[in-house]
Amino acid sequence: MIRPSVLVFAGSDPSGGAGLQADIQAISALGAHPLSAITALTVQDNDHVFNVHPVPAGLVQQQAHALIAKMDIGVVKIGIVGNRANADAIADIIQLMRQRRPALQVVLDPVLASGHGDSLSQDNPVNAIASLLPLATIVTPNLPEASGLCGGDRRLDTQVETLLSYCPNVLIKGGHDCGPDVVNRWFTNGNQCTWTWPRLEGGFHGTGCTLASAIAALLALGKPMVEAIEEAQAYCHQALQSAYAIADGQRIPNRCVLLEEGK
Ligand code: PXL
Repeated sequence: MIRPSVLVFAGSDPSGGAGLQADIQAISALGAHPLSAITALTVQDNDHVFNVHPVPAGLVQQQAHALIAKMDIGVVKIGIVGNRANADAIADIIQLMRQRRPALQVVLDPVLASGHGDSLSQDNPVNAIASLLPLATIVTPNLPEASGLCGGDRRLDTQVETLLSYCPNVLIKGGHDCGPDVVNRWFTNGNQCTWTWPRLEGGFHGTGCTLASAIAALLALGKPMVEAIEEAQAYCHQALQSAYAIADGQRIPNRCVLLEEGK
């Protein structure tokens, strides 16, 4: 039996909270295999990003080409890309993969900044991912990202209309809202679904990466979109409920929660 893989394009987070390190843990925990092409090296701790060094686009391409030459990959997950050149290189790779596998699914986490608002891109982050939005199967913005991708528009209905004109599934995450609950909303043409989760105390590092990677893993395992979104949220919520501290500041989602429960 071949284990389904997810090809991740993401930046390294040395703190192990977010980025590629988070993606690898979440995808593994849910039973898929993480393949990774590093787009950027970041310099950060669990709270602040000090620097971002995009990997040259040719190197992003080389990492991916070696993998796609050998493996049949069903799902791509994209986190930070580092700059516009890397986004364009990833867009070319996705187009190449789709020639062989037209049903390839792409989960795009349109990260515009870190949780504390630090920059994670060399170029304007909205411009940087412009070539990727139309290739995504699902895009997973939080509220500031949904607004940023729609030219500052803060109305949910027009944001959804704009984002659905690029991509067939839009999951708008309500973590940045206020109130006792986090409301996540999924929209697709002619259908929508809302999930409400109790808001957990404190700050977390890598929540968005965990959720998007979990969706990608569950899609790779063959789950339909709505089930993948629902189960990924349940997993993410569990990981946040058992989050741990590594220092002062944002806590780290416990992405190994399922393994530890099975002990
Ligand atoms: O959570 C978004 C994110 C993605 N990728 C990297 C990050 C962060 C947030 O800090 O550092 C590398």
